[in-house]
Amino acid sequence: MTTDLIIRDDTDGVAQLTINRPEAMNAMNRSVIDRLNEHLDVIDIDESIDVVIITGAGDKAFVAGADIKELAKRGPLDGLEAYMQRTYDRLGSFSKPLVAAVNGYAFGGGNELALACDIRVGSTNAQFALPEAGLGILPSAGGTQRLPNIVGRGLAADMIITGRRIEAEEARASNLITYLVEPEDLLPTAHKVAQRIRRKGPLAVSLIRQLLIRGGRVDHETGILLERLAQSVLFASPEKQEGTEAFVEKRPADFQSVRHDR
Ligand code: CO8
Repeated sequence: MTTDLIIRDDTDGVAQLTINRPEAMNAMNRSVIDRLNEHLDVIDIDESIDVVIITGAGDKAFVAGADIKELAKRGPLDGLEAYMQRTYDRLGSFSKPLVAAVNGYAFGGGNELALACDIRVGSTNAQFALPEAGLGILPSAGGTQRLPNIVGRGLAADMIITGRRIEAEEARASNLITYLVEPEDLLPTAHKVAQRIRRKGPLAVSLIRQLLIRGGRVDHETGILLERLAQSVLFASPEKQEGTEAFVEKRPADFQSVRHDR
């Protein structure tokens, strides 16, 4: 059994990162976050990878949050340093789309990790919570900002203030996850989603992600200006040429053939 804190498996242009601390419910200590950043550094410039899947080892937990034993020793300056928050923010502007495959407890920083991914697939045993207030702290890895955007302010307030656990069915009904599947279908579904992304124009996908992530933070006029500018970039791209020609010629678009012209 590997002792690596994060296991990377590559299949067909997809890097699957498995957080591997099952004895601690995959809780994220400083070493796990450092390792995650190291993997992201490598994947960022790895041209063979188009999509990243993040999941947890074992069948109980995705990630049960920040490591509470480590948190217990931290002081106000550590709160400001916010290494977990900065890492998750990095996911938002990461060069490749991310899919979370949530295979059990997604608590605290684990819930926030899933929220920082573009698309969330959950298994029927997934559970979501932000129990921080019960520890006398708050979800400071983006939870107070991303959760209301995804599920609405009412449910976000309920989850964050009361710490209530959300089961998979409710998570699906409230859009916390987009796909709800049986545990054995979790990774196959996440890979299916990843391959669906891979069949789209990579530059288009990249610009769409930036618009979805940043567009919500600016006023409407600025948002639609960014949309027009991004579209204009795509209109000048070989991808758009290939995508539109393929439609006219009634064949699947081959974006791989034009990607090196970017
Ligand atoms: N940190 C450290 N260890 C953990 C954590 C955790 N978050 N979660 C579980 N573990 C450990 C347990 O201590 C236990 O270890 P040991 O065997 O040595 O006692 C082992 O994992 C197994 O856990 P349990 O025996 O508790 O397993 P159960 O199946 O009974 O319960 C639960 C599983 C429900 C997941 C339970 O372990 C639990 O409630 N865990 C804590 C969840 C939690 O509160 N998470 C939020 C943490 S705070 C956070 O994420 C803040 C993020 C933003 C701030 C960032 C600032 C840097």
